[in-house]
Amino acid sequence: MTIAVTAVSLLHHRFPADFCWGVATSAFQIEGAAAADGKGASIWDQFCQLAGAIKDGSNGDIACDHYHRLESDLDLIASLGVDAYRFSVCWPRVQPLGAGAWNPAGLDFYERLVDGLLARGIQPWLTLNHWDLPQALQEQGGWAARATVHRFVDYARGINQRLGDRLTGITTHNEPWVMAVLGHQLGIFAPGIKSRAVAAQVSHHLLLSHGLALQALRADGCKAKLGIVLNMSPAMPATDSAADLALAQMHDARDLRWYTDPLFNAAYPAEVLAELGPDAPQIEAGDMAHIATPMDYLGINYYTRHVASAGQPFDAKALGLPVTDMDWEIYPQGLTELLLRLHRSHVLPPLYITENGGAFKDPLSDGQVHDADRKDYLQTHIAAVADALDQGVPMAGYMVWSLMDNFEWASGYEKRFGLVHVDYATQQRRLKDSAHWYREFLQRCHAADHRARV
Ligand code: IFM
Repeated sequence: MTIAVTAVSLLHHRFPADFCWGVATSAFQIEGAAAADGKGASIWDQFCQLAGAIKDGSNGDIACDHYHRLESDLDLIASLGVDAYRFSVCWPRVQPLGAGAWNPAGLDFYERLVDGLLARGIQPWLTLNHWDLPQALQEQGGWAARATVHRFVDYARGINQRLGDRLTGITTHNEPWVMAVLGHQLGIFAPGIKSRAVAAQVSHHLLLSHGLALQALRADGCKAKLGIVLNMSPAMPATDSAADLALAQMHDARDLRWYTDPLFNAAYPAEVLAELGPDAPQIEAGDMAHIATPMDYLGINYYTRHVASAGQPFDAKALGLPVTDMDWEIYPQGLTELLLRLHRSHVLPPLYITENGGAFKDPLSDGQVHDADRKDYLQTHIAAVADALDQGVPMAGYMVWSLMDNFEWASGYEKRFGLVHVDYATQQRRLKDSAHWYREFLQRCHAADHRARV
C-alpha cells in the first residue's frame, strides 16, 4: 500500500517538462445546437432518428449545450490546468452540404473556441472528422464514394485557411476503424450500413483522404502538427493454443495493422486482403504512397485490450476481472505493451495518447462524485505511459477522455466518461473527484517543470 501511494505521488517526476497534458471531446457528443445558425444535418443526426439505434432513444440535439455555453466551458477547461484541449469541428456546422458554401456562424463559433483557448494559454488540437459527416454527402455515397475524399481535402483546406495559424495540432480522422467497421460493416453506428465490402472501401477512402489532406495542408503552408488518431486494443490470445494465437494475429492484422501498415509502410496486410477476397477495396495507382505521407505525430486512443479466443468468448466481467461500466476490461499494462510493440515495429513520430479514460456509474451525492475508480484508472494508465517513456518510446502527450460526460453514441447518455459531471436537466457542471485529482497532478507536473527550469 505504502509503495503504491509513493509511486502515485512520484508519478509526476516521470514526465519531461514539455510533455503535453490535455482533455478531449468531440463536436457531436457535446455541442447540441443541432439546427442552430445554419448548421446542416450530419449522419449522426439522421442515425439517431432510427428506432432502436440509440439505447436510451436520445440524440445530440442538446447534448451538453456546449455551443451555447462556450465561454463558461472554456473557463472550466482552464480550471483543470491542462496544456491542451482536443476538440472536433462539426463539418456540417461550417459547410452545411459538405461542399460549396461555408456557414459564417459555424466558422465564427470555432474561431471563438480557438481564440478562447489561446487567451487562456491552452493549445488547440483540432480534429477534422470525429464521425459527423454531412448527411448531404452521405446521400451521394458517403465515405464509400471516392468523391468524398476530395470533398474532405477541400474542407481541410478551408478550416486551415480560417484557423490553421492558431492551431497546435490538426487530426484528420478520429478512429477510422470505428467509422468503417461499426458504421459500415456492423451497422451499429452511423450511417448504419452492413456490408464488409463497403466497410473496406470506406477505410481505404478515409486513409487516402488523410494522406491527401496532409499534402494539401503542407502545400498551403500549414504550420500545425499533422496526424491521425487510431483506436488500438492490442489483441492477445486467451490461451497459448495454436488456434488462439492464430486468431489473435488475425485480429491484430484486421484491426491494427490494416491502419498502421499503410500509414508507415504503404501496404495493407496481405493476409487481410486475401481474407477479404472480392470485398477488398479498389485501390488506384499512387493511393498507397499518398496514405504513407509522413505524419508529425500519431494519436492513439487506448481503453482496453482484445482477448482472442477460438473457444468460449472471453468475458472479463464473468471472469471477475476489473471492468468499466462499458464492461471493458481495465488492463493498463496493455498500453505499455502496445506502445513498446509499435516502437519496435516502426520508426515512429511523437506519440500522443489522444484518448484514455473510463465510464463508471458515478452517483452524485450532495453535489459530489466520488469516482475513485476513474482516478485509479487514470493513475494506472498514466503510469503505463511513464513505463513506455522509460523504455524509449517517443511519448509526447496524454489526453483524458473526456472533459465532461456526454453523448456516448449508441449508448446515449447512460454511460459517463467525464472528469466533469453533467446534470442534463439543468446543464450544471460539477468537477468529480477525478477532476480534482487530475488538476492537482498537473499542478505538481508543472511545479516540477518550473523548478527544473530555474
Ligand atoms: O466516446 C468515444 C469517442 O468518441 C471515441 N473514442 C472512444 C470514446 C468512448 O467510447
